[in-house]
Amino acid sequence: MILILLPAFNEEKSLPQLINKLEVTLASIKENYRIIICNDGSTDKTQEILEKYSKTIPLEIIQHKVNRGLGETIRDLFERAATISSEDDIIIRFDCDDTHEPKYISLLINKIRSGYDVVTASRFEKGGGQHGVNIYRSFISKCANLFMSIFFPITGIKDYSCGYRAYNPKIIKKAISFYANDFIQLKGLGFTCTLEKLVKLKIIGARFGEIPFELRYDQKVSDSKMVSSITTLGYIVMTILYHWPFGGWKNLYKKRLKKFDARY
Ligand SMILES: Nc1nc2c(ncn2[C@@H]2O[C@H](COP(=O)(O)OP(=O)(O)O)[C@@H](O)[C@H]2O)c(=O)[nH]1
Ligand SMILES: [Mg+2]
Repeated sequence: MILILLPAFNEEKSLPQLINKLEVTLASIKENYRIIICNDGSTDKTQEILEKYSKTIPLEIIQHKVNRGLGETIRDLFERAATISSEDDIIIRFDCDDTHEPKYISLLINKIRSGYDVVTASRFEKGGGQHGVNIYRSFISKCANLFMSIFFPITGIKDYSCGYRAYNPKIIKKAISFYANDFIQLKGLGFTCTLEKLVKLKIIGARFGEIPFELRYDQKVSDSKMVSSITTLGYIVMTILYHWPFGGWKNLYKKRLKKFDARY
């Protein structure tokens, strides 16, 4: 089964077209699928739209009564996916703002089936790119990716901040049983959770790959919910937590992992 995870916060304008495209893509792949969307306290028509679709397609809604932010939303989506998935399923997560085209799903599936634990849809692989991103945002994103590749180098990854990725459920189940509530620890810090997930999966030995992908920011109709100041603060906090010489993640989890792997 293919499990599609979507975080949604006030996405009434982009959801209908995104779900229509997703249905067409998934029908062509000919595998069972389930879409799980977390409506994170939207104040627009997101919930009504989702309820309508859930009557005709396999779509499950997790509803937060109030807006809890991307970190808690992603935690809930991944914990749900870990609970209902079996080992030969594939988990795919992307944005609901119609900038992540579903057409990459089959490439992601093939790459996971060839033995990778995590595969990113990457703007920085040959053949990838981005449309409609302004110079300021493009510069910030390049700087953020350079920062991440220096402080958290991961073999196989060039695009650290794109949330469009596929995962082998085995690695997600392992991460949740190893980290428990700390798999996504930096919950109030904007989009930091997208990087945190990569780093936490690297610590437990995940194998990473990428496929080329074109970001369609030119199709974005909703406003961006990325608050760059909070996310930047999050990256700094995470760098300190990871590299802190007295019990930082890098050393702490290495020791814990040895004991865990002996039992796992
Ligand atoms: N659940 C939840 N999702 C959010 C929140 N903020 C953004 N999102 C979702 O996360 C994804 C990324 O946000 P988006 O505005 O696309 O950021 P950008 O593409 O980086 O400008 C979209 O699917 C949003 O609906 C939030 O506070 N809660
Ligand atoms: Mg987006």
